[in-house]
Amino acid sequence: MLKLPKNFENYEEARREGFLKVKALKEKGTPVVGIFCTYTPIELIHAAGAVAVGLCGTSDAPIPDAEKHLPKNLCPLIKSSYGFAVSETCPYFYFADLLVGETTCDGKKKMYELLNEIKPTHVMHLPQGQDKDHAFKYWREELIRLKEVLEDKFNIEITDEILREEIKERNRERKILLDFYELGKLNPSPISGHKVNETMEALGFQFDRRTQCDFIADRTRELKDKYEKELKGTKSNRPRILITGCPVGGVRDKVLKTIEDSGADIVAFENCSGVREKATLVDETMDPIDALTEKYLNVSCSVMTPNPRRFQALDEMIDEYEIDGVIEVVLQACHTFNVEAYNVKRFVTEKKDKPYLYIETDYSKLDIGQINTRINAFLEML
Ligand code: BJ8
Repeated sequence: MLKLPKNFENYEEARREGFLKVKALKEKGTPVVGIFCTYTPIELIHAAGAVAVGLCGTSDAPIPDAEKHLPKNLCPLIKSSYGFAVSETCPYFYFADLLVGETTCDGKKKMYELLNEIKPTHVMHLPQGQDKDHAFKYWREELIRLKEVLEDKFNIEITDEILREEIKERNRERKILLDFYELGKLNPSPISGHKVNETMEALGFQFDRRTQCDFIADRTRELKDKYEKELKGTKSNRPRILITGCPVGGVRDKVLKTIEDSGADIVAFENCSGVREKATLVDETMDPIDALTEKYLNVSCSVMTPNPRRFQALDEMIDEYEIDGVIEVVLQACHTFNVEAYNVKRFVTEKKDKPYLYIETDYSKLDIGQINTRINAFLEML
């Protein structure tokens, strides 16, 4: 069994140690590409011999700096990402040779224009829908454009062969990470949802991807073992919660910890980088660019219109994870998730007959008391 590093599941420590790792990579001449979103076809970046790193954007500390240029009434994730960049407090941003963003929501795409003044930023134009004809062709062109940008920038040819290898490698990662997420199907789950989320975010700072996956596979085995030996047959009476909505890394303590401290278990994440991203593999038998186009076009984020895959995922996950209640977390000023929440609520309460709670929040601490009260009142109903 592998020896797990101390920082393995601790986001802040992993982030700090990641600085040294990324610095060492740069010193060896490895290019670094900063990314922001689940739509980014990471396989292309890896095939260009670069490492992809998710840029800092989960803290409210740099938001005052961001607000010198950006409106206050903007999603905290966007302000935080931009604030880290302008205040030069994200070393990953500092070391990045190139940033890759996508035209997902309006705030992000306009923020990328400003980022481009500080660091070269390639923006992929994302179609607004997922139809197999027009949207597919459009997005395929965008993947080819990114491939060419990476080839030019890093002076490398991305062959089909290299790309196929990267696709296989990333599919292997997805299966391992899915297995980890699926610990939540056990009752009682041998790991808290707060820890699952933190571990997943901390993983982004382990640049040796093979080792990182081996750690996760090992941790999953260890936890399954714990379940078999200590927990099996002792079903928990704590409500089982599914989290949906915007990315929750920036409100992990404020929302996720509060839910679990208040007596429920978070057992499933339907957010963009959660179970549904891991469950959909890239087809290894197709032309690699076609396969990547299909995979990433089908990410079921609310920026897509319509967005049926999110509802399919909710439908399946509520059953498979034996969910008692759904909590949707929407970051302030995120219009697409905010508007889609109406349909999510209807789907959860009417089609699935499950209780639903909507929480709109930002990265500040101002609403902690109110969120606490609402979560406790919701859990009492379950
Ligand atoms: S695939 S969820 S990472 S876009 S929360 S910045 S949408 S205003 S983060 Fe996202 Fe990609 Fe979708 Fe996932 Fe805009 Fe909304 Fe803010 Fe958002």
